[in-house]
Amino acid sequence: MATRLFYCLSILFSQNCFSQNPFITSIYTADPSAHVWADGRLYVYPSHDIDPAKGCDLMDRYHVFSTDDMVNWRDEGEILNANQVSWGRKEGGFMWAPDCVYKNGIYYFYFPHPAGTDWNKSWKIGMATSKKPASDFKPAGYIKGLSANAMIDPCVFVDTDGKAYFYYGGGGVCHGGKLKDNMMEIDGEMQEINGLVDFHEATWVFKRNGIYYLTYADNNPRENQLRYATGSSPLGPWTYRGIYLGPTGCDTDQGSIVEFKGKWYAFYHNKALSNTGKGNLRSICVDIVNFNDDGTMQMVEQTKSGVASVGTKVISTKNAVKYEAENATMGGKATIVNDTSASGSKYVTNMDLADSYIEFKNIKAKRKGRVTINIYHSGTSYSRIKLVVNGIDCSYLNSLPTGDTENFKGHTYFTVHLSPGKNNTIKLIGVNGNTNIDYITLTPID
Ligand code: FUB
Repeated sequence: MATRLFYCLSILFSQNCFSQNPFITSIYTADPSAHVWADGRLYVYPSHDIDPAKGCDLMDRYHVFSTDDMVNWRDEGEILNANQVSWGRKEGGFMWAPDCVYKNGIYYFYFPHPAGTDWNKSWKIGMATSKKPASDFKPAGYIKGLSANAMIDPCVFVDTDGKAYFYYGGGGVCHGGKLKDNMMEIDGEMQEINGLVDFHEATWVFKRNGIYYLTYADNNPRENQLRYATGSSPLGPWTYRGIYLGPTGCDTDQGSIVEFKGKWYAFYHNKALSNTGKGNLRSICVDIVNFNDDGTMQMVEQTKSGVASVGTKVISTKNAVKYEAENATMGGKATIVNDTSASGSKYVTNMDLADSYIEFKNIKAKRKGRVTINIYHSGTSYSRIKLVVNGIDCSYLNSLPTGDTENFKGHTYFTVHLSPGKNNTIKLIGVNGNTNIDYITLTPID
């Protein structure tokens, strides 16, 4: 009961606080492309860094996150996996910085992915489409007629007149062009974009007060920065304006800028959560961006607190179903500990060993099956657990570093697709670090 009360209070409390940076802590995320759609929510389409840190090689899937107040973020679940891409390299991985756009009732998701084993020589820009912003995406081929050289980091901008523009580029060259109405073919020729200083990759285009902005990552050694140029049309000409976001600690950076409920936000990534200098285990962050009267951007201050709530809604937890860890099937060294401060006065410990697990069986799911799993646990910094649902490896999840393995202060949330019916299993397996699990809740989100 005590833990349940804490859970409710923390949900209520979060209505009036700050997002914190990084604002997604359950998995590693990078390359945030943020959009506000007609349902009034802000959606972030990032890429997903996968443990162990190994360049950007293992990134094989995308999750989407959404919010209506900038503080409470909903994991919308996995929307695409490399194993669904029929033209993709057989080894998988390399699902790099994506973007998404809405036009005429369809959401178009664009993602860079190599077609061959020699990944850096075989990039293509794939598409998947859906009638919903963050689920039911189906692969729909790739954009034809682009140069294979550094064909990464797609960005699509739809202007106020409804015309769509497509950008991509890495390795120092940025390209831009028009998209046909079908959003899958280039209209005419792509052009190389001139006027950018020290362009590396990560193009993002937006419009504010009639001015077009093109932002990108530079080549600042081992710590790319974000720069920008402005123009009078979506394809320029562009005038270089300067740096708007300094080094974040990561080799790379990639960002997006969007207006939501009257404020402008700069999304980017850093390595604050993993503290891993090499190999890229990155996390997405958001801070306010301010503009001068002449439209130029002020430097973004990178904060730990993140941005303030812009909502007042109290989130209901009434549909959450609770499963106590001590009632799960256990294996390896997983052990029950009596503790009056834990929910049910018990929790499970010794989840730090790879053969240790707890498994919840016979879990019921409704027809649509999309549920958010909240895992209430404590853990030391950088501890991990692996989530396996119905035998499918969903990801390594981060425990929150509470600094105290006795107090159940942390929660990790993650959305999965269960099968309709009663036979679902959810297994949490120890990976590294000391994780104690108190209970999980499952909340349907459709
Ligand atoms: O995340 C993989 C790659 O690293 C992206 O495509 C680049 O923008 C850089 O962030």
